[in-house]
Amino acid sequence: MLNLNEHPHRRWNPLTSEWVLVSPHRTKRPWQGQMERAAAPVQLVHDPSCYLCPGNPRAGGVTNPAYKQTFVFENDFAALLPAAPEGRRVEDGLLVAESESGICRVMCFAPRHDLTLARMEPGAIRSVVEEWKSQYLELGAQSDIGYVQIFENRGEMMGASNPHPHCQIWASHRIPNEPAKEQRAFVARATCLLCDYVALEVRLGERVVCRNEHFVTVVPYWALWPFETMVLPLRHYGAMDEMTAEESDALADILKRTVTRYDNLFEISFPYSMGFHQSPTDGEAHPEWHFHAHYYPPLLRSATVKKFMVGYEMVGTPQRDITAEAAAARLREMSERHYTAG
Ligand code: H2U
Ligand code: ZN
Repeated sequence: MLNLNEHPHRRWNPLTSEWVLVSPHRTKRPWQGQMERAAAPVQLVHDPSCYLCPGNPRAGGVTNPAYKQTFVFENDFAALLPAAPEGRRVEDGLLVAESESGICRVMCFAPRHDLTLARMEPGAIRSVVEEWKSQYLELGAQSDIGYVQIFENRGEMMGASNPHPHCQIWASHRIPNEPAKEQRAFVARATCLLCDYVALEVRLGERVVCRNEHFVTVVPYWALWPFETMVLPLRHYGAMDEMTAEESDALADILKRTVTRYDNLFEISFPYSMGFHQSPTDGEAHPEWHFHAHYYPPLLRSATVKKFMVGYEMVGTPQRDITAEAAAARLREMSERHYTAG
């Protein structure tokens, strides 16, 4: 009989309609591959050479103000531009291109160069949540912005260029690939996929990492990355601006607790890419959307051994060794007191 803790199997991701191969019997294999350098902890409160620190010059020649909380600016090397000429070109139905426009911003979480979300005060994280909401509302209200993607790329291992705690916001005319897949899944189902999923995970408990009154962090059943998580609200709503004040506090709380557990796992500032998925801002009603966040960390078995999505995973199907349940158990064991707090 199929035992999910022992036998190779595949799991279905209902959000993206893709499979992941799980090989739990493989976790004991020796590792002789590449080791990453563990990132040195950031010590400086203010780094004179950081282009995100208050009062410092940026690449375009602009100087950052002496900001005290959050600070948002237009990306000096924006991937999307507001006034791209409209157009669509198709050749033989195979070579398809269309214009895309948008706005790219960078958001510093706080003036402190060295404090990641895991080590920020709850009140300061709450200011970050408020800034996310107002960015979503302000950008989403613009007639040519159909989707506001807020994301954070942390750590050298993820290619982040700067350790100063920050995220990016890319607001585009069209909906990007990942939320577009989710939207198709939401629309195709009679009941809300994520309301049903979060209720199921809370009932089963085995993939729950932590929770508060309004949010749950789980290692999704179909996780690709070893310590991938999703942060899900228990209540159904499409976007951050629909959160009550209490829910906003609870979001700040669950994010801090989740990333503290990550940092404590290997006692490093844990690298990851994360992002929020929320209702498109294309002017249509989107009752199908259920707000949530995804965390995709690359690390596998230590601070220096990362998972590579290569080989079979590129040409076939993504694969993992450690099961989602085992990863959740590891994260659940972690303290919510940051390892640097002594
Ligand atoms: P990361 O989140 O990957 O570290 O990227 C930081 C962004 O900051 C990146 O998109 C922008 C880069 O274009 N940037 C500026 O807007 N101004 C600068 O002076 C340097 C970097
Ligand atoms: Zn800085």
